[in-house]
Amino acid sequence: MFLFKHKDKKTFAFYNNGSIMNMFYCCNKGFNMNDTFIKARVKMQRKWWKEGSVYQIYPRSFMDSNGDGIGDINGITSKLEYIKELGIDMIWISPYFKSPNDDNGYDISDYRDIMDDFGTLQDWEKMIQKIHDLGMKLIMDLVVNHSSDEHEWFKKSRESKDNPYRDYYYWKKGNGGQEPNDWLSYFSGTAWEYDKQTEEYFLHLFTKKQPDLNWSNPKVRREVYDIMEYWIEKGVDGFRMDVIGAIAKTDGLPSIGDGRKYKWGGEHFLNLPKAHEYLQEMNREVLSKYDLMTVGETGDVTPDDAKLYTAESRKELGMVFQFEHMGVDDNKKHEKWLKSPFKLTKFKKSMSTWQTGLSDEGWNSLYLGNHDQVRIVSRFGDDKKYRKESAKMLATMLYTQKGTPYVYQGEEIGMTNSIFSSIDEYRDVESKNYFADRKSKGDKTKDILKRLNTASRDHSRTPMQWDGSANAGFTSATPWIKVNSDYKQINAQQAVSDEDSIYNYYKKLLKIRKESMCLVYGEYEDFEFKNQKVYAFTRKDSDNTYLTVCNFYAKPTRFSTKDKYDLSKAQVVISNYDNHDIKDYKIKLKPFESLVFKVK
Ligand code: TEU
Ligand code: CA
Repeated sequence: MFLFKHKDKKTFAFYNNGSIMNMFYCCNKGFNMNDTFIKARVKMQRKWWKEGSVYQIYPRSFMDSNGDGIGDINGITSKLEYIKELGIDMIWISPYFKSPNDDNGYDISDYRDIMDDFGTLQDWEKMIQKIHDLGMKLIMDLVVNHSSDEHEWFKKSRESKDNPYRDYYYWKKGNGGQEPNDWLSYFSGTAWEYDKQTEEYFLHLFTKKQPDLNWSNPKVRREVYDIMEYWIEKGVDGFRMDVIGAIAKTDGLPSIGDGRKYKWGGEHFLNLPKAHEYLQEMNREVLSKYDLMTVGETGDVTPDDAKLYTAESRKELGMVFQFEHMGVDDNKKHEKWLKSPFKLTKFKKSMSTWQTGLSDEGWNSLYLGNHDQVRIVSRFGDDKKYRKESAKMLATMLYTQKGTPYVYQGEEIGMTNSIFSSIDEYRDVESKNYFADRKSKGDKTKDILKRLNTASRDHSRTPMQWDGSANAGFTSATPWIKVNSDYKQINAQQAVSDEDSIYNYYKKLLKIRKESMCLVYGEYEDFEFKNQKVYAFTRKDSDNTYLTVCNFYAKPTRFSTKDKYDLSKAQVVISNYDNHDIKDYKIKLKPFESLVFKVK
């Protein structure tokens, strides 16, 4: 232990060199260190899952190996070298367990076996072996807020009121012929389904084929821990926990009534104190025994909530996957289907709040897209004239922030949103339910389709574009969902061989990040926060300082470091343009130009 400023009369501060990183404790909030006002802080512990990058696979759409039009496990195995080559360390695969596929596998009927469409347990064993041989890790999707209604537990649960599985789910009597309460499902309509057999309703926050498991029942929690142990024994290296923030519900499941915070009932099931208790128990019972990556999908969290989930001292999860920045282009009513134009200042505010909010403890995921969101270059960049430039710019901004990088399949080659011309082309249950719901309320088909084309999850679920051959090389049969018509120009084969491609840029960027502890752990600070066109920030540690500068628009713009950093002397670590118009402290930025400078 080394005392720091030991003559200071008000503060007791010291370093501790005992852990891998230096730690700095300080007991007075206003303590002044080297004339910089800093808050009491403890530097974070190093972890492999903070330093590596994640690649997310949506198995149904990744690669079909047996010509039935559906992606599968052997398809994934055949493409692992491609992922490794990109510089990936962890692969998160969306659910591949037995499922009637009401929500593409997020409705599980057997947690211990592989979905028929995807192959066998033997195929899975070959896959994980190869993942490990290539030095990567497998993160599995743990979907335990709900199961499928075709799971054995639910089948028994619905049989009678007094069977041992009844309390595995939430059953309630109707309220004068109405649903037991006023909660809404995420996927349109009420969150309750009436079941004739016992004349009661069951709760489903998602589709009616996804009944919510009752976590207040210790037997349910034990079942979940056993499932986790089963897969840990088979070699998985971590868990992505689906809607884990919703596992606890207010006792008695009361209605929200008026004056509600959320119109759909979230105050009774999102991020309740009980959810933290369950996760602490899960940590004691399972997680603490292994060196795993854990990421909780947590909607509607603030950085303070995220610290409750991920501060080391809390012993819950490793990192959160939060959604605040996914709402920046929502319309005023926060309906995901009606977007307002993207505004950089709003986006920055959210990103920055999270960067600074978790600067001392807790850990975040860095993502812009996944299987529930539209394609990032279409949403935040320009998927036409500046597709390459803007895709690279977005990656530069994202992966030089603090957190674990996530690449969603196809993002690394700049895949774009599709055009769906009729409801029959959609496959997603959320989109189909929305269509039916709005139709029944009298909206015009044309208007609903327009909204779906802006926000449907199917945009990210079109098949991975491997090459320019039929069906983008994804399948030899008719694919389960249509291929984006731009596959002849945009595909992996082209991207891998083109030195200037988005893919090769991602590769370089992920490598730079992984090799710099400053980019992984260094402190984040906004630079000229009020700039409406440029997103700039620094990452600093005691040895290095990086400055990221991103023009978010197609219009050229100017940026100045105002005598702070002489850009003509700084090293450009990576950029999406070869030549830069730099003069001393100033730079003229081209459309979507982005650079990372090493200024110290
Ligand atoms: O998503 C949870 C979630 O919060 C969704 O409501 C999300 O906001 C929505 O998909 C956006 O349109 C998880 C999975 O990622 C999703 O694919 C599943 O459908 C859902 O849980 C149910 O398991
Ligand atoms: Ca197949």
